[in-house]
Amino acid sequence: MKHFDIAVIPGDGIGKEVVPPSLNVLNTIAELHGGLKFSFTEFPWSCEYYLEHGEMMPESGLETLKNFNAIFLGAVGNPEMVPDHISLWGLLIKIRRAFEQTINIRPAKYFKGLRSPLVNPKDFDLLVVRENSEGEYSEVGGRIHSGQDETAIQNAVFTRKGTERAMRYAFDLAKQRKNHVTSATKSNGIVHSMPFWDEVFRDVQKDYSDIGTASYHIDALAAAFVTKPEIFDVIVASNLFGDILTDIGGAIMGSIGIAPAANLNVNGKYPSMFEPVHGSAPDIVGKNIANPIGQIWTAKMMLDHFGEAELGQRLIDVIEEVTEDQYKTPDIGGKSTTNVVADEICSRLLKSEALSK
Ligand code: GGG
Repeated sequence: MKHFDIAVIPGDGIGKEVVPPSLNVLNTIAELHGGLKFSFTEFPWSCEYYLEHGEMMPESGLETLKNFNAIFLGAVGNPEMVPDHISLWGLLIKIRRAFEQTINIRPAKYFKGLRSPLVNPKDFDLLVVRENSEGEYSEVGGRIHSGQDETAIQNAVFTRKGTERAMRYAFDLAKQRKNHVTSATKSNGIVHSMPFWDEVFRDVQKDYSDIGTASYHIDALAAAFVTKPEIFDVIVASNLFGDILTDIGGAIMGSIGIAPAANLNVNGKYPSMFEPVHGSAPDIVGKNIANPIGQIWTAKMMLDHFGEAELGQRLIDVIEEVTEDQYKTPDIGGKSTTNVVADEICSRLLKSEALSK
Protein backbone atom coordinates (compact mmCIF):
# COMPACT_ATOMS: atom_id res chain seq x y z
CA MET A 1 0.00 0.00 0.00
CA LYS A 2 1.36 3.43 -0.98
CA HIS A 3 0.52 6.04 1.63
CA PHE A 4 0.69 9.81 1.06
CA ASP A 5 0.36 12.35 3.88
CA ILE A 6 -1.13 15.55 2.53
CA ALA A 7 -1.27 18.91 4.33
CA VAL A 8 -4.49 20.64 3.28
CA ILE A 9 -4.84 24.44 3.40
CA PRO A 10 -8.24 25.44 2.00
CA GLY A 11 -7.38 29.11 2.72
CA ASP A 12 -9.92 31.77 1.83
CA GLY A 13 -13.14 32.28 -0.12
CA ILE A 14 -13.94 29.61 -2.66
CA GLY A 15 -10.81 27.71 -1.58
CA LYS A 16 -12.97 26.41 1.27
CA GLU A 17 -15.63 25.33 -1.22
CA VAL A 18 -13.51 23.61 -3.87
CA VAL A 19 -11.01 21.82 -1.62
CA PRO A 20 -13.41 19.45 0.26
CA PRO A 21 -15.00 17.97 -2.91
CA SER A 22 -11.52 17.62 -4.41
CA LEU A 23 -10.45 15.57 -1.39
CA ASN A 24 -13.48 13.34 -2.06
CA VAL A 25 -12.17 12.90 -5.60
CA LEU A 26 -8.74 11.93 -4.27
CA ASN A 27 -10.33 9.41 -1.88
CA THR A 28 -12.34 8.00 -4.78
CA ILE A 29 -9.14 7.67 -6.80
CA ALA A 30 -7.56 5.78 -3.89
CA GLU A 31 -10.59 3.47 -3.73
CA LEU A 32 -10.39 2.86 -7.47
CA HIS A 33 -6.70 2.01 -7.24
CA GLY A 34 -6.96 -0.17 -4.15
CA GLY A 35 -3.28 0.10 -3.30
CA LEU A 36 -3.18 3.78 -2.49
CA LYS A 37 -4.09 5.74 0.63
CA PHE A 38 -4.21 9.46 1.33
CA SER A 39 -4.23 10.97 4.83
CA PHE A 40 -5.36 14.57 4.95
CA THR A 41 -4.46 17.00 7.75
CA GLU A 42 -6.24 20.32 7.48
CA PHE A 43 -4.83 23.67 8.57
CA PRO A 44 -7.06 26.74 9.02
CA TRP A 45 -4.42 29.25 7.87
CA SER A 46 -6.18 32.08 6.07
CA CYS A 47 -7.19 35.75 6.34
CA GLU A 48 -9.65 34.81 9.10
CA TYR A 49 -6.78 33.17 10.96
CA TYR A 50 -4.79 36.40 10.48
CA LEU A 51 -7.53 38.51 12.05
CA GLU A 52 -7.54 36.24 15.09
CA HIS A 53 -3.80 35.63 15.44
CA GLY A 54 -2.05 38.52 13.66
CA GLU A 55 -0.30 36.15 11.24
CA MET A 56 -1.40 34.06 8.26
CA MET A 57 0.18 30.92 9.69
CA PRO A 58 1.86 30.20 13.03
CA GLU A 59 5.61 30.52 13.44
CA SER A 60 5.88 26.74 13.68
CA GLY A 61 3.84 26.33 10.46
CA LEU A 62 6.73 25.64 8.10
CA GLU A 63 8.26 23.16 10.52
CA THR A 64 4.90 21.35 10.63
CA LEU A 65 4.42 21.34 6.85
CA LYS A 66 7.93 20.01 6.24
CA ASN A 67 6.89 16.53 7.27
CA PHE A 68 4.17 16.06 4.66
CA ASN A 69 4.49 14.46 1.23
CA ALA A 70 2.72 17.41 -0.39
CA ILE A 71 0.65 20.50 0.33
CA PHE A 72 -2.78 20.90 -1.26
CA LEU A 73 -3.83 24.54 -1.18
CA GLY A 74 -7.06 26.25 -2.22
CA ALA A 75 -6.95 30.04 -2.47
CA VAL A 76 -5.48 32.94 -0.55
CA GLY A 77 -6.82 36.46 -0.15
CA ASN A 78 -9.63 38.53 1.22
CA PRO A 79 -8.74 42.14 0.47
CA GLU A 80 -11.61 43.48 2.58
CA MET A 81 -10.04 41.89 5.65
CA VAL A 82 -6.30 41.81 4.93
CA PRO A 83 -4.22 43.64 2.28
CA ASP A 84 -3.36 41.21 -0.52
CA HIS A 85 0.40 41.58 -0.21
CA ILE A 86 0.20 40.58 3.46
CA SER A 87 -1.97 37.52 2.88
CA LEU A 88 0.03 36.33 -0.12
CA TRP A 89 3.49 36.87 1.37
CA GLY A 90 2.36 35.51 4.75
CA LEU A 91 1.19 32.17 3.38
CA LEU A 92 1.43 31.24 -0.30
CA ILE A 93 4.70 32.97 -1.19
CA LYS A 94 6.17 32.22 2.24
CA ILE A 95 5.72 28.49 1.61
CA ARG A 96 7.00 28.70 -1.98
CA ARG A 97 10.16 30.46 -0.84
CA ALA A 98 10.88 28.47 2.34
CA PHE A 99 10.35 25.14 0.60
CA GLU A 100 12.41 26.12 -2.44
CA GLN A 101 9.47 25.55 -4.77
CA THR A 102 11.42 27.19 -7.53
CA ILE A 103 9.38 25.95 -10.48
CA ASN A 104 5.71 26.64 -11.07
CA ILE A 105 4.13 24.63 -13.88
CA ARG A 106 0.77 25.60 -15.31
CA PRO A 107 -0.81 23.73 -18.25
CA ALA A 108 -3.57 25.01 -20.53
CA LYS A 109 -5.21 22.96 -23.24
CA TYR A 110 -8.24 22.88 -25.44
CA PHE A 111 -10.75 21.15 -23.25
CA LYS A 112 -13.50 18.99 -24.70
CA GLY A 113 -16.94 20.18 -23.66
CA LEU A 114 -15.85 23.73 -22.91
CA ARG A 115 -16.57 26.73 -25.05
CA SER A 116 -13.30 28.58 -25.54
CA PRO A 117 -13.84 32.31 -26.22
CA LEU A 118 -11.54 31.85 -29.24
CA VAL A 119 -13.31 31.57 -32.58
CA ASN A 120 -11.05 28.74 -33.68
CA PRO A 121 -9.16 27.36 -30.66
CA LYS A 122 -7.79 24.38 -32.63
CA ASP A 123 -6.29 21.76 -30.35
CA PHE A 124 -3.91 23.86 -28.26
CA ASP A 125 -1.97 22.11 -25.50
CA LEU A 126 0.70 24.19 -23.81
CA LEU A 127 2.59 24.29 -20.55
CA VAL A 128 4.02 27.38 -18.92
CA VAL A 129 7.13 26.92 -16.75
CA ARG A 130 7.18 29.91 -14.46
CA GLU A 131 10.31 30.84 -12.51
CA ASN A 132 8.89 30.79 -8.98
CA SER A 133 11.52 32.06 -6.59
CA GLU A 134 12.77 35.47 -7.72
CA GLY A 135 12.33 37.83 -10.69
CA GLU A 136 9.80 40.59 -10.26
CA TYR A 137 8.48 38.96 -7.06
CA SER A 138 11.35 40.12 -4.88
CA GLU A 139 11.46 41.76 -1.46
CA VAL A 140 14.30 44.03 -2.50
CA GLY A 141 13.29 47.68 -2.39
CA GLY A 142 11.53 50.03 -0.06
CA ARG A 143 9.60 53.23 0.39
CA ILE A 144 10.90 56.60 1.50
CA HIS A 145 9.53 60.10 2.08
CA SER A 146 5.90 61.11 2.02
CA GLY A 147 3.64 63.49 0.14
CA GLN A 148 4.94 64.82 -3.19
CA ASP A 149 8.34 63.21 -2.59
CA GLU A 150 6.93 59.80 -1.75
CA THR A 151 9.01 57.14 -3.52
CA ALA A 152 8.66 53.38 -3.94
CA ILE A 153 11.49 51.25 -5.31
CA GLN A 154 10.86 47.65 -6.32
CA ASN A 155 13.83 45.71 -7.64
CA ALA A 156 13.58 42.63 -9.82
CA VAL A 157 16.18 39.96 -9.09
CA PHE A 158 17.38 37.56 -11.77
CA THR A 159 20.16 35.15 -10.84
CA ARG A 160 21.89 32.88 -13.34
CA LYS A 161 21.12 29.94 -11.05
CA GLY A 162 17.38 30.62 -10.85
CA THR A 163 17.00 31.58 -14.50
CA GLU A 164 18.98 28.63 -15.78
CA ARG A 165 17.13 26.21 -13.50
CA ALA A 166 13.74 27.26 -14.89
CA MET A 167 15.00 27.10 -18.46
CA ARG A 168 16.58 23.65 -18.07
CA TYR A 169 13.35 22.42 -16.47
CA ALA A 170 11.42 23.72 -19.48
CA PHE A 171 13.79 22.07 -21.99
CA ASP A 172 13.63 18.76 -20.12
CA LEU A 173 9.83 18.89 -20.13
CA ALA A 174 9.78 19.71 -23.84
CA LYS A 175 11.68 16.46 -24.49
CA GLN A 176 8.67 14.56 -23.14
CA ARG A 177 6.26 16.69 -25.16
CA LYS A 178 6.59 18.30 -28.60
CA ASN A 179 10.26 19.33 -28.43
CA HIS A 180 9.76 23.06 -28.47
CA VAL A 181 10.46 25.84 -25.95
CA THR A 182 9.40 29.48 -26.25
CA SER A 183 11.10 32.09 -24.10
CA ALA A 184 9.03 35.01 -22.75
CA THR A 185 11.26 38.06 -22.83
CA LYS A 186 11.02 41.83 -22.96
CA SER A 187 14.60 42.69 -23.81
CA ASN A 188 13.60 45.60 -26.02
CA GLY A 189 12.25 47.53 -23.05
CA ILE A 190 13.71 46.10 -19.85
CA VAL A 191 17.31 46.92 -20.27
CA HIS A 192 19.25 44.79 -17.75
CA SER A 193 17.35 41.71 -16.63
CA MET A 194 15.79 40.73 -19.95
CA PRO A 195 18.92 40.85 -22.16
CA PHE A 196 20.43 38.69 -19.37
CA TRP A 197 17.40 36.36 -19.61
CA ASP A 198 17.95 36.07 -23.39
CA GLU A 199 21.66 35.35 -22.90
CA VAL A 200 20.98 32.54 -20.43
CA PHE A 201 18.33 31.13 -22.78
CA ARG A 202 20.85 31.04 -25.63
CA ASP A 203 23.43 29.35 -23.36
CA VAL A 204 21.01 26.68 -22.13
CA GLN A 205 19.69 26.06 -25.62
CA LYS A 206 23.17 24.89 -26.70
CA ASP A 207 22.74 21.79 -24.50
CA TYR A 208 19.44 20.89 -26.17
CA SER A 209 20.23 20.98 -29.88
CA ASP A 210 17.27 18.72 -30.75
CA ILE A 211 14.72 21.09 -29.19
CA GLY A 212 13.25 23.88 -31.32
CA THR A 213 13.12 27.35 -29.79
CA ALA A 214 11.51 30.73 -30.19
CA SER A 215 11.72 33.97 -28.29
CA TYR A 216 8.76 36.37 -28.02
CA HIS A 217 8.44 39.68 -26.27
CA ILE A 218 5.84 39.20 -23.57
CA ASP A 219 3.34 41.61 -25.15
CA ALA A 220 3.47 39.77 -28.49
CA LEU A 221 3.36 36.45 -26.66
CA ALA A 222 0.23 37.46 -24.74
CA ALA A 223 -1.40 38.35 -28.07
CA ALA A 224 -0.27 35.08 -29.67
CA PHE A 225 -1.82 33.12 -26.77
CA VAL A 226 -5.11 34.55 -28.00
CA THR A 227 -4.57 34.42 -31.77
CA LYS A 228 -2.62 31.14 -32.23
CA PRO A 229 -2.14 29.21 -28.97
CA GLU A 230 -1.79 25.94 -30.91
CA ILE A 231 1.75 26.86 -32.02
CA PHE A 232 3.12 26.64 -28.46
CA ASP A 233 4.45 23.67 -26.53
CA VAL A 234 6.49 24.68 -23.45
CA ILE A 235 6.88 28.34 -22.56
CA VAL A 236 9.45 29.50 -20.01
CA ALA A 237 8.72 32.78 -18.28
CA SER A 238 9.79 34.91 -15.36
CA ASN A 239 7.68 35.01 -12.21
CA LEU A 240 5.41 37.90 -13.20
CA PHE A 241 5.23 37.15 -16.93
CA GLY A 242 4.36 33.52 -16.12
CA ASP A 243 1.65 34.60 -13.70
CA ILE A 244 -0.01 36.86 -16.26
CA LEU A 245 0.35 34.44 -19.18
CA THR A 246 -1.31 31.63 -17.26
CA ASP A 247 -4.38 33.71 -16.49
CA ILE A 248 -4.67 34.09 -20.27
CA GLY A 249 -4.15 30.32 -20.53
CA GLY A 250 -7.14 29.83 -18.21
CA ALA A 251 -9.23 32.35 -20.12
CA ILE A 252 -8.66 30.73 -23.52
CA MET A 253 -9.62 27.33 -22.08
CA GLY A 254 -12.93 28.89 -21.13
CA SER A 255 -12.43 29.94 -17.50
CA ILE A 256 -9.65 30.57 -15.05
CA GLY A 257 -11.74 28.35 -12.75
CA ILE A 258 -10.36 25.24 -14.44
CA ALA A 259 -6.64 26.15 -14.55
CA PRO A 260 -4.30 24.12 -12.29
CA ALA A 261 -0.78 24.73 -10.98
CA ALA A 262 2.06 22.93 -9.23
CA ASN A 263 4.79 24.63 -7.19
CA LEU A 264 7.62 22.16 -7.42
CA ASN A 265 10.53 21.61 -5.09
CA VAL A 266 13.03 20.09 -7.49
CA ASN A 267 15.88 19.35 -5.05
CA GLY A 268 13.88 16.85 -2.99
CA LYS A 269 14.42 18.70 0.28
CA TYR A 270 10.87 19.89 0.91
CA PRO A 271 7.31 19.07 -0.14
CA SER A 272 5.83 20.54 -3.29
CA MET A 273 2.57 22.49 -3.21
CA PHE A 274 -0.43 22.11 -5.51
CA GLU A 275 -2.93 24.96 -5.97
CA PRO A 276 -5.29 26.11 -8.71
CA VAL A 277 -4.35 29.27 -10.62
CA HIS A 278 -7.50 31.10 -9.47
CA GLY A 279 -7.77 33.12 -6.30
CA SER A 280 -10.42 33.26 -3.60
CA ALA A 281 -13.15 34.89 -5.77
CA PRO A 282 -14.99 36.77 -2.98
CA ASP A 283 -17.77 37.73 -5.42
CA ILE A 284 -19.09 34.16 -5.68
CA VAL A 285 -18.37 32.87 -2.17
CA GLY A 286 -21.23 31.01 -0.48
CA LYS A 287 -23.19 30.38 -3.69
CA ASN A 288 -21.98 26.81 -4.32
CA ILE A 289 -21.16 27.76 -7.91
CA ALA A 290 -17.35 27.86 -7.75
CA ASN A 291 -15.83 25.67 -10.45
CA PRO A 292 -14.11 22.72 -8.73
CA ILE A 293 -12.21 21.65 -11.88
CA GLY A 294 -9.14 23.86 -11.28
CA GLN A 295 -8.69 22.27 -7.86
CA ILE A 296 -9.42 18.75 -9.14
CA TRP A 297 -7.04 19.11 -12.08
CA THR A 298 -4.50 20.32 -9.49
CA ALA A 299 -5.06 16.97 -7.73
CA LYS A 300 -4.18 15.30 -11.04
CA MET A 301 -0.88 17.20 -11.07
CA MET A 302 -0.22 15.95 -7.54
CA LEU A 303 -0.90 12.37 -8.68
CA ASP A 304 1.58 12.84 -11.55
CA HIS A 305 4.12 14.16 -9.03
CA PHE A 306 3.65 11.00 -6.94
CA GLY A 307 4.38 8.89 -10.02
CA GLU A 308 0.72 7.95 -10.53
CA ALA A 309 0.42 9.25 -14.09
CA GLU A 310 -2.05 6.53 -15.12
CA LEU A 311 -4.44 7.64 -12.37
CA GLY A 312 -3.83 11.27 -13.30
CA GLN A 313 -4.74 10.55 -16.93
CA ARG A 314 -7.87 8.69 -15.84
CA LEU A 315 -8.91 11.68 -13.77
CA ILE A 316 -8.42 14.23 -16.56
CA ASP A 317 -10.31 11.96 -19.00
CA VAL A 318 -13.25 11.78 -16.59
CA ILE A 319 -13.19 15.57 -16.05
CA GLU A 320 -13.42 16.06 -19.83
CA GLU A 321 -16.24 13.52 -20.10
CA VAL A 322 -18.21 15.26 -17.36
CA THR A 323 -17.86 18.71 -18.96
CA GLU A 324 -18.79 17.27 -22.36
CA ASP A 325 -21.96 15.89 -20.76
CA GLN A 326 -22.77 19.42 -19.55
CA TYR A 327 -22.05 19.06 -15.84
CA LYS A 328 -20.76 22.60 -15.68
CA THR A 329 -20.72 25.49 -13.25
CA PRO A 330 -21.98 28.91 -14.47
CA ASP A 331 -18.50 30.30 -15.29
CA ILE A 332 -18.35 27.82 -18.18
CA GLY A 333 -21.94 28.23 -19.25
CA GLY A 334 -23.66 25.60 -17.10
CA LYS A 335 -26.09 25.50 -14.21
CA SER A 336 -24.52 22.83 -12.01
CA THR A 337 -23.28 23.49 -8.49
CA THR A 338 -19.75 22.88 -7.26
CA ASN A 339 -20.80 19.67 -5.53
CA VAL A 340 -22.82 18.27 -8.44
CA VAL A 341 -19.79 18.55 -10.75
CA ALA A 342 -17.40 17.00 -8.22
CA ASP A 343 -19.87 14.21 -7.28
CA GLU A 344 -20.36 13.37 -10.95
CA ILE A 345 -16.59 13.06 -11.36
CA CYS A 346 -16.46 10.70 -8.33
CA SER A 347 -19.32 8.53 -9.53
CA ARG A 348 -17.87 8.20 -13.06
CA LEU A 349 -14.46 7.36 -11.65
CA LEU A 350 -16.03 4.53 -9.67
CA LYS A 351 -17.85 3.25 -12.75
CA SER A 352 -14.64 3.22 -14.81
CA GLU A 353 -12.51 0.13 -15.17
CA ALA A 354 -10.14 -0.99 -12.41
CA LEU A 355 -6.58 0.22 -12.72
CA SER A 356 -3.33 -1.66 -12.56
CA LYS A 357 -1.74 -1.41 -9.09
N1 GGG B 1 -4.83 29.47 -5.74
C1 GGG B 1 -3.87 30.20 -5.06
C2 GGG B 1 -4.19 31.66 -4.99
O1 GGG B 1 -5.06 32.06 -4.26
N2 GGG B 1 -3.50 32.45 -5.77
C3 GGG B 1 -3.76 33.85 -5.80
C4 GGG B 1 -2.66 34.68 -6.36
O2 GGG B 1 -2.85 35.88 -6.46
N3 GGG B 1 -1.52 34.12 -6.69
C5 GGG B 1 -0.44 34.87 -7.20
C6 GGG B 1 0.68 33.98 -7.60
O3 GGG B 1 0.46 32.84 -8.01
O4 GGG B 1 1.81 34.42 -7.55
